[in-house]
Amino acid sequence: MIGRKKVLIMGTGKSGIAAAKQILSLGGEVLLYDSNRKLSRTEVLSNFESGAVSLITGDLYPEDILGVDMVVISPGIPLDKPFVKMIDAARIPIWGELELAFQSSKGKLCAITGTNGKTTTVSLVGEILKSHFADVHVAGNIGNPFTAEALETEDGSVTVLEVSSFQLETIMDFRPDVAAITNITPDHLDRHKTMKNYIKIKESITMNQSEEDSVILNYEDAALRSFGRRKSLKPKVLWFSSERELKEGFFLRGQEIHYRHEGKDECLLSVSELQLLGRHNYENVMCAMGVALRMGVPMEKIVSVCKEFPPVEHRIEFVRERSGVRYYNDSKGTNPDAAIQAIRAMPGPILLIGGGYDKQGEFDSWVQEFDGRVKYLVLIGDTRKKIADCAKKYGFTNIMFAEDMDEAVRACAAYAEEGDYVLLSPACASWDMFKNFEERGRVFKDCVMAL
Ligand code: UMA
Repeated sequence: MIGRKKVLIMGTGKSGIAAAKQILSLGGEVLLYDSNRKLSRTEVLSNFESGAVSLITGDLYPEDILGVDMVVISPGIPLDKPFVKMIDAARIPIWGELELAFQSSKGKLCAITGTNGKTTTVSLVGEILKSHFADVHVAGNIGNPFTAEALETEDGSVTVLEVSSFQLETIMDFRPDVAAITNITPDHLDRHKTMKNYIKIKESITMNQSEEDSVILNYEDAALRSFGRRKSLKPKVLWFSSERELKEGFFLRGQEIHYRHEGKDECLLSVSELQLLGRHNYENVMCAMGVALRMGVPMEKIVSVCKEFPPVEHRIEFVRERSGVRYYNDSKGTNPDAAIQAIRAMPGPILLIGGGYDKQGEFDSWVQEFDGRVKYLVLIGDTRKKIADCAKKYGFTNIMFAEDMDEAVRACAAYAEEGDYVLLSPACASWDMFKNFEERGRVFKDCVMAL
């Protein structure tokens, strides 16, 4: 279908380059376009054999699109850009990169969207699928464009995709066998304008699904609950909930994840057996379990992979247990909101290491979470005094200053008692003392291992 067509690819990031390679391998002609006039032409063209593609940067003119049969657009390009409108007005079909990949992919497909938790859920589903199927592909918004994988898929392949709202805006026939929406909270409203529109786009992941397909939904998300109950929704709905017991689906009962199906209730695991911490992660696990189950993986395999699955590095990452004290690295907690999640995820008293580069933010909301949870605060970096003053304002005075990470870790180890949690979750960027949050996390882990 693509053979001999002239295809204009918009955007020369990961998606554009992968899409161009797919078009070339299908025998099409490629014209690349990127509105960034400062782009290095040499760098873009180095992805291809000499003369294999043409490239336009900066403005796009009507004469540039003469003879173009179709356009493939990268997800990061808003559809209301004047050059996109010009293509539309010329009645040239515009395909999203995801749609292009879908059209040439084979095998079974599951696709996960949602505002938060997509990456953890997709990675976990990928690992579960690998425990059961021989040929598994993990692609999409997670950082590996679907077009880079699609031509490698066979009838027996199984693919799990992370799908963003940007990608869903340009689907036409895209139809996953199993879809999932983790949750929907405000995000990307600069592009999608209204929450109503954003929700509609997320829901469109199911728009081509039929009665044989499934969708996994979060019962505790108000928008998703009413969506899942809609009569017009075709796929079979499988719910998960971290707040209540469901008649059918996955849910949390105390510290246990259960699956209830046709009246039979099965306790799958205790959350203490997971390496992932926090209610938001239990939701991700239940969502992943639902997707994997509907993709045909037996429950024993699903449970066993979930227990072994490690968190993403630097995000509430377990480091070690020493003298009954558990150490966690949340160096990626670079702002108060992320750091609050980490505090909430700790099941016991916390000795918290915080502070770092000063982004001129406020720490009130973070400090207010300390009450009854954080028993000792060790501060490092430029924001030490500012955080200490803020904490004192709320009556929290168990504070110590440390000169470096080693001193901070040693202080926590000295004060911690059995059953405590030592948590690095600084609520600040790292640039005052480290190259980046990764380096800060690694230094923390080294100090903990050296205890
Ligand atoms: N560009 C234009 N004109 C514009 C906007 C962009 O020419 O108006 C050009 C840029 O100059 C650049 C190129 O488009 O050269 C970038 O394309 P892109 O923004 O689509 O980025 P890619 O590198 O192709 O990466 C995309 C996703 N990026 C976005 O959706 C913004 C990546 O998700 C994804 O991993 C990758 O495809 C592979 O599928 C990133 C992301 O931030 C991680 N996603 C958002 C999120 O998760 O919240 C949606």
